Amino acid sequence: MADNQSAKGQNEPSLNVSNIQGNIIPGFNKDFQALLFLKIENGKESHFRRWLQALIPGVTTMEHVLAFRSFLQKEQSVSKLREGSPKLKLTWRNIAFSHIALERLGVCKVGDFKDEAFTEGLTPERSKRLGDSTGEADEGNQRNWVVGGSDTEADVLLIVASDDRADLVDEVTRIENSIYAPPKTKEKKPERSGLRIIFKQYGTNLPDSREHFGFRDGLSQPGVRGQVPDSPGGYLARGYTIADKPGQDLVWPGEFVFGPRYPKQDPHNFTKPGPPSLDKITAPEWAEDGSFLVFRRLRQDVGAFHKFLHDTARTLNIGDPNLLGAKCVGRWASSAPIVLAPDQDDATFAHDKENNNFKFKQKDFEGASCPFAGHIRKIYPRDDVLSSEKTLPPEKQSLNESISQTHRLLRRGIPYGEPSLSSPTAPFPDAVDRGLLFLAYQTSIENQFEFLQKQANDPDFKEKRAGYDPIIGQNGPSKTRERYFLVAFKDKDGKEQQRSVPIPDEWVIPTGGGYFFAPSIKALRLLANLS
Ligand code: N7H
Repeated sequence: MADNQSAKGQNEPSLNVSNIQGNIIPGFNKDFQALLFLKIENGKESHFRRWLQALIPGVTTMEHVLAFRSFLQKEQSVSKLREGSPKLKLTWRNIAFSHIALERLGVCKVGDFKDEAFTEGLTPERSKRLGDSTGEADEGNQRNWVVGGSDTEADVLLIVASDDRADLVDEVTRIENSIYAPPKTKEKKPERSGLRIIFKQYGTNLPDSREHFGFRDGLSQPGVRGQVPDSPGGYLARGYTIADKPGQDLVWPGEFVFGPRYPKQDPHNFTKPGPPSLDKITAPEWAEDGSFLVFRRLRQDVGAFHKFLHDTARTLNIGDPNLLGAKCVGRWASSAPIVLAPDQDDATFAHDKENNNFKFKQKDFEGASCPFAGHIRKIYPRDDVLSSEKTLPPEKQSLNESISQTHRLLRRGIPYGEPSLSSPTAPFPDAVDRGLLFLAYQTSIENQFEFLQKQANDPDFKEKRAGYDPIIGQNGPSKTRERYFLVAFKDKDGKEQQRSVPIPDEWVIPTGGGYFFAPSIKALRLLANLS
C-alpha cells in the first residue's frame, strides 16, 4: 500500500459533484468516443450562446458518471445470479473552450488565469518548447497539424462518449444537425448556430485496454481525494474503482479541479493539504469546479517502433525484443511493472491488485531493471530521488515523492485508427494513420502537462546521460532530432551490460493539439447567458 493511502479520518473537501464535468472526475472511460473541434464564426457569439443553452442540460456531470458506476457495480453483483441481464448503455457529452473563445464570449481577459500556457494557447512557440519538430515540411511541426495548427485552432472541443458505436454515431449526427440545420425560429427562418466543425475524430478502445504499440494503458491514475455524497467511507477514492488500487497515491483535488476549498499538493509533505487551487491570482471566481484540458493528437508509427525493438534486441544480443519494449515503457505488454518482473512478463503482476504496487527508489535505485528514461519512470518517478541528493533531508531534495505528486495528470486518452498487425518479433510497417488522442485534466498546464513533456525530453533527468523517454521524448532543437537512452540488461549469455542505445526514428509524432478549459455547469450557464 502506498504511503498516503491511510489518509482516512482527515477532513476531506467535499466535491461539488453536480457542477463538475464527468470526464474530469471520475472520467468517462467509454469504449467509443468522438472529438468535435468547433470554431465560433466571427460575430456569431449570440447564435453560439443559443446553441450552448440547448446543449447544457445534456452535459454529463461527475454525479451522472458516479451514479452509472455505482449502478454497474450493483448490476455486476446481481448478474452473477441472473445471467444475461441487459447492460445499461449511455452516451455522454462534455465541453471545453480555448482562452480565445472565452475572451470572445466576454467572460475573461489575459491575466485572469495565471497559467500562461492556457492564456497563450498551444502556439508554434509553445509547441517548439515541447520539443515538437520545426522542420517546414515535418508532419510534427505545429503549422502542419490537422487540428490546432495554423488556421485550424479550435474554439471549442466537444467530447461525446458512448458504450455503443451506433449510439455514438447517432449522437454525433444529432449534434451535427444542431450545428448545420438548427430548428426553425417562430418566423420559420432557419437559425444559424454560429458554429463550424473544423475537425472530427473518432476514438475506440482496443481490446484488453491496449494502446497501439501493444501495451495495456490507462492503469495508473492518481486517486483523487475528496468526499462525495453516499461514498462508502466518505472518500471518493474509497468505494469506487477509480482509486481503489494498492499502490495508488491519493492526491488532493486542487491538482485537477479549481476551487477555493480544493487544496493542491504540498511539495514538502504529500499527505498535507497545500494552498487552494483557486484564489485571486490563479483563476477567476467563475472557474470554480472547472479544469484545464490538454489535447495532443499523437500518431504512432507502430512498425517503426517494433522494428527498433526487433533490430536493437538483435544487435545487443537480448533474446526477446519484448524485454527491450518493457524497458522502454517500464511495464511489460501485460502491464506487469518491470521492477517487479525484471526478466520476463509475469501475469501475476499484471493484476489490478499488483500492477501499481511498486516504487522505484526502493526496488531499483540503480536503474538495473527499469531505465531512468523508461516512460513511466520519466513521467512519474514515484519515490525516486537524485543519486547526488540521496542523503539530503527531503526539504533539501529537488526530486522526491512529495514533489512528484505536484506534477500528476488525470489521463483520459483513447486510441484512434485501426489496430496494427505488427509485433516486436514480427514488425510490420504500414502507412495507416493510428495513434493516441491524448487528453489530460489538471489545474496548471505549465506545471503538469508541459513540465512532464519537458522532463521526457530532458536526457539528463533523473541522472546525467539517462537519455530521452523512448516513447514520447523529443529533441526539438536538434536538426537531426537525435536521441538515445541508457539501458542496463542481461544479454542472452547471461552477461550484465549497460549501453547507450541510439533511437533512430520517430514513432510518436504530434499531429494536432490544443489547450482548453472545461468549465463547471454553473459557468456554462454564465457563458450561455442563462440566469
Ligand atoms: Fe503515457 N505507451 O503505450 O507506451 N503511458 N503514453 N503519456 N503515461 C503509460 O500506467 C504511452 C503520454 C503518462 O502513473 C503507460 O497506465 C503512449 C504523454 C503518465 O506510473 C503506457 C503515448 C504523457 C503515465 C503509456 C503516451 C504521458 C503514463 C503505462 C503516446 C504526458 C502514468 C500504463 C502515443 C506528457 C505513469 C499506465 C504512472 C503511462 C504509453 C503518451 C504520461 C503503456 C504510446 C504525452 C503520467
